[in-house]
Amino acid sequence: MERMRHIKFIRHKPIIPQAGQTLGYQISKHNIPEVWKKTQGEGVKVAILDTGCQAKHADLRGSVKFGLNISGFAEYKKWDDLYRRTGNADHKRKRDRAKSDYMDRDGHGTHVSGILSANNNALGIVGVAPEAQIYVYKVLGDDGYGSYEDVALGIHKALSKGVDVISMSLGGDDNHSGVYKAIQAAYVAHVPVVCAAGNEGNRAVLGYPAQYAETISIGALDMENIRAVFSNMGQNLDFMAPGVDILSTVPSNRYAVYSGTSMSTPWAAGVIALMIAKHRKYGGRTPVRTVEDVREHLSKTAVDLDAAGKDKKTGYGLIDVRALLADPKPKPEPKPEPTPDPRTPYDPPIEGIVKRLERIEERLTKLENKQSGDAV
Ligand SMILES: [Ca+2]
Ligand SMILES: [Ca+2]
Repeated sequence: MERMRHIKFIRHKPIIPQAGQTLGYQISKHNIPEVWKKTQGEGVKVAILDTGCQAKHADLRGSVKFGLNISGFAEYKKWDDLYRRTGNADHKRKRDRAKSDYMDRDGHGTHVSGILSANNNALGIVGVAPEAQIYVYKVLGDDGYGSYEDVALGIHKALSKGVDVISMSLGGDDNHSGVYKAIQAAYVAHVPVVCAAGNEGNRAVLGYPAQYAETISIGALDMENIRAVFSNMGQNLDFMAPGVDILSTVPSNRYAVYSGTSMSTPWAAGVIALMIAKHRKYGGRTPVRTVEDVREHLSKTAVDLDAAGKDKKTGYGLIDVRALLADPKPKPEPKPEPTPDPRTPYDPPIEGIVKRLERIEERLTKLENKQSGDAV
């Protein structure tokens, strides 16, 4: 069986952003700052299963609440066995490090983390949900590959931590029972699992886990909301999100532009985090409890693309943040019916003026009569 890997993606040269914070088009063109007035994702826990993360990146510090290196569990077992036999403190140190070292040495995991929740400060870039809490599960090694078992274990570990959303910019060709069971467990626990559609382009079928109907699968659009040529098609494709030329965080406190459905996925997971946070804070007309509640909210407000209705190339269409999360325009208040007040009968001003004029005229006539009488 092949291993799973992060979705093959397009790397560009690392760049140094200008002074101050840059809002990428995935933020500014998609009305995210409008939603931030209500919520920035406070308290929502999002698990990212990837190549790890540079948690101490200046633009991620504070966003990453937890990290676990699952890809290092074989290493962990090796040193644990040795330590049990020898009692050697060095073996213990290596054992503990194998589990706690979730540092990203690839770049993919840190990039994805930044898109979701980079800090809203005067620096670098900003994520969709800057106040959301990232739970990092390093299920892919430093080469970008990991086992299906590790991905399954990562999902179970995240669920046991009580995460609200799971974001997975990874995939493989196999329908693995362990991964599927983990995804079903998330579905039953009402935790949306957001998955990258994949970057093979005109392939008619999505890879796994995006192919599972229980997941929310995401394809990529460019800055003009045109479907990226690499974005996979399929019956189970759900939504489209920005994923071309996205600037985000990479290790060593740097930034880089990447393209791929890998980039669209944390964006969509971030929007779901905003939706959950907003509902927790303000409630809503309809619940956001189950995965299908989330899918329904997203699909009802999505901007239809390509063929009318849900289609293989763009799913339900582009996630429309304003329609989904901005407050609907307040309904016009019905005009109150004028209620006549019985105590003060209505006296139209014109009529009043006429009466006053009549009275003045009357007095003038009397005066005139008096004067003419005097003259007589
Ligand atoms: Ca920032
Ligand atoms: Ca369509």
